[in-house]
Amino acid sequence: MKIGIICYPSFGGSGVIATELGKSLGARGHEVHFICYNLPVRLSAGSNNIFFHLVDVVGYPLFKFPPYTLALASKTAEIIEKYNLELIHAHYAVPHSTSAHLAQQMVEDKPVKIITTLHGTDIRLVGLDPSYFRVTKYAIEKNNGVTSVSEYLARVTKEEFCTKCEIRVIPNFVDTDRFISRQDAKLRRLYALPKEKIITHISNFRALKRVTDVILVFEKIVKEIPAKLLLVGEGPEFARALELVSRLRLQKRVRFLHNLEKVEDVLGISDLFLLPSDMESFGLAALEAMSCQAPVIASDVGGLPEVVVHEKSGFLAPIGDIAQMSKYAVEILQDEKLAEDMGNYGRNLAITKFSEEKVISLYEDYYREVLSA
Ligand code: GMT
Repeated sequence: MKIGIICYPSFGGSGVIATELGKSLGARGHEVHFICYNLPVRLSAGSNNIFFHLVDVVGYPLFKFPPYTLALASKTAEIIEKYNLELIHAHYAVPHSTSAHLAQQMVEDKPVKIITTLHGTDIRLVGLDPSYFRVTKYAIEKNNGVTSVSEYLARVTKEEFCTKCEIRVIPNFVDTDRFISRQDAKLRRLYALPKEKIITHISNFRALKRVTDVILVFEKIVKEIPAKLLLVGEGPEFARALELVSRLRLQKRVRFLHNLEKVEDVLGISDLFLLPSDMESFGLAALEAMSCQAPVIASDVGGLPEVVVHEKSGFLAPIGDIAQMSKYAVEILQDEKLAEDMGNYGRNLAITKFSEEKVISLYEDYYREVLSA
């Protein structure tokens, strides 16, 4: 198939999934064209089947806001025509589903189909805002196919956007060969002493990730267990997190690792992963941790219960319940057998339900279905 992928090129989960999907499709022999305003962060390795097209958003003194949606639509139409694309797969509805729909209208003599994958905040946060609601609803209804990364997200999208829309749930996936547990003492020693446990959090440090909760949970853990906290990522709450760490005098125990490209190195040596978000439609970082056999403690919210199985691959707790989360954390870190069982359960789930192999095939099947409709 000849497929165009539109996504955000940054460190966010939707961009990561779109990029890994495109790379895997390329490896399976499909021709894949990425259309983005920057090179996606995980698209470094070259491949014969992968193409990258830069969207140039030209400014003009009259434009207070350069019209990215239009530039993306124009570039997409151009690439559809030039390479005879059969399908455009837009990741993140706002504004990608609209740009893709516009491009389809512009090349009406070409039989190109549009699929949008909903990732979460595009629907729950941005798409629901009155500024974007009508146009997002319109685009989703006009697209030839819509997928969502969890049952939860499909349900809320139907409730709030289009009761009649058919939404195919195709979960996020993980490369279970790359995200593996590493018994690497040398690597561990970079971050912690031999007797210390390693606790990790990865996010884009937006307020909804509740990074300060991670630090507050950690503060309680270190009162009972020697440990280090690795915080991976950057974003708006970075300064607040830094300030809290110094206020709690945890500077020697907390490492800020910023935006790491190889998060698997850190997850592979983690004894526990924390994701206390206000909302997650899926929680890709939790899945990557599970694949590395790290037990996960997360909020009982959104699509997280579809990924983290309570009392099996970790624990779920109410949003903001620092006391409960730290109790669970200490329970796991003090009981090697429990930690091992949870790690194994998570790893097994990653392999049987969320492996790249399995999920890419689901996308291929769905593409064929939409193309033949
Ligand atoms: O919230 C983020 O971390 C970024 C955002 C994105 O679109 O890049 O993540 C959303 O999509 C991810 C990939 O499908 C999901 O794993 C995240 O749960 C989802 N974030 C939210 O729902 C808040």
